[in-house]
Amino acid sequence: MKTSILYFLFASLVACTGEAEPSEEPRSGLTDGGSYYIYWGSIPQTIPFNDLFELSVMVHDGADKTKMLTDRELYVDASMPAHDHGMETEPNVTKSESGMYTVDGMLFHMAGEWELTFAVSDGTEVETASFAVSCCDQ
Ligand SMILES: [Cu+2]
Repeated sequence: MKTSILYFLFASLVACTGEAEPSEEPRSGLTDGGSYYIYWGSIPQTIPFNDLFELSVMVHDGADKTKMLTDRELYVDASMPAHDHGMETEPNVTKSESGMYTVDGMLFHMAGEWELTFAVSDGTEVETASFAVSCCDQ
């Protein structure tokens, strides 16, 4: 499993350098305060409908994207803004020794527009980044 996560992240970083397909929704971006740059990917890469999936997340310095930050707390949630509801599952974040975060317990039980939100805390300040995710291409 660890190997596949690493492979996935590598592939997704390669995609971020300009080989992403135009139709793909962005899977990286700055937090609202600009302190962090989030890279995330799903396992499997295409989010399944009404089935559990995982996320792999890296938190990088917002000013220097080459620098990965490994001592922050990460929280993940997802909702459907148009319907005013969240997931029915509880996401669980764990951190690997390498400093990457793995999130399990993700499940989109309804097709449509979801908003995936990452919150990063340094113990004092919390910044968030949200990503639109269409559920789910088959
Ligand atoms: Cu809904």
